[in-house]
Amino acid sequence: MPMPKPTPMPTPVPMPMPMPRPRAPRATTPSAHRPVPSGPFTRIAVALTIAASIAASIGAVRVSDPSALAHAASAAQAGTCTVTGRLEQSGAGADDGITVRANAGANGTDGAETTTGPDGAFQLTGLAPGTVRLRASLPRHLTAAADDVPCVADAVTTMETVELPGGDADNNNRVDLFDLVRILAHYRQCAGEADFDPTADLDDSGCIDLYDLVRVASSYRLIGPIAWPVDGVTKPGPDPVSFQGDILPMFARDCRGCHGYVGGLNLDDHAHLMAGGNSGPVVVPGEPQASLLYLKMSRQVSPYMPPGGVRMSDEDIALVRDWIAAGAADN
Ligand code: HEC
Ligand SMILES: [Ca+2]
Ligand SMILES: [Ca+2]
Repeated sequence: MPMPKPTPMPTPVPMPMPMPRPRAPRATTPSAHRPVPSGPFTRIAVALTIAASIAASIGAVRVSDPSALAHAASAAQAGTCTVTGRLEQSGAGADDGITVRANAGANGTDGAETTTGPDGAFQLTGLAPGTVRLRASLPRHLTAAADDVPCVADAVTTMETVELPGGDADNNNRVDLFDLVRILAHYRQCAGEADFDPTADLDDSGCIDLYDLVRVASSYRLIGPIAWPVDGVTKPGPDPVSFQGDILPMFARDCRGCHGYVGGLNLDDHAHLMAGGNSGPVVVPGEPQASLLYLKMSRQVSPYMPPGGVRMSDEDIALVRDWIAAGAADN
């Protein structure tokens, strides 16, 4: 019996990459018109599943560390506001060099601009108070955007720390199949080889590998910009009262003429003060109203100090109160 003639196979879908095809007329947005390859790209699904499970633990948003605040306050100019925060890029890699712009125009270029330092921290100072638009951008990453950021004169606005997802190989502000295609088309190639596409090397490791796939998978389907929430607005308070700078000179001026000799209380330095006098301790750290030093200076417990009708100024009494309330440190 003769073998049935095999029916001719339908023309296979052409392999997209190494086979040269006649070029379509150049489209204005190249990625939008490129045909989506099929066939070998079923492995995309497998790669994506593996990479997605690796990436599942990567959170996109973390709560900020407010330690940048002290710096920000000291650099602020009177009447202006400061916006500060930290940014990270997804995956491994330094967090510096991320561009942060305030009040960028429609084209995203003008406005006050700074870049993050080695720890991802940034600070925009000297901004006009009002409502600020913020944009954070890094090549091949989705941007982060915050509109309506409150910017209060002489205050510091702290943004939450966000991670810029880095899977956007073709820079079209969305992580999609085209980014995967770009990586898989050049998979396992390293810098120096013909056809190496540096834009597919998302982590700049020099090779196009699983790490780049993970980057795409961990941000897959995200469309930029990502939300960038405000953490809070802080008006920096006055400097804490200093024992050496504020309290001790006051003792020298108004108290030491007698103390050292009377009441058992020596006011020469922090150690002697804390040792107390004839009645025991005269300072209870954190509790001005339990501290004989404050009670006598504020004329709540007699004999008042200093004696003889002399009154300390309200400012000096407040300094002593605040210093005790803050812990009565030898600062
Ligand atoms: C003119 C001298 C004189 C001056 C100035 C003076 N004191 Fe006194 N102070 C005394 C005498 C005397 C006593 C002891 C009074 C008593 O225990 O009845 C005393 C007691 C105290 C005590 C209580 C000590 C204890 O253990 O009972 C405190 C606290 C104190 N003084 C703080 C001050 C401070 C603070 C100043 C400066 C702002 C000051 N005094 C200035 C004379 C003075
Ligand atoms: Ca893209
Ligand atoms: Ca890489």
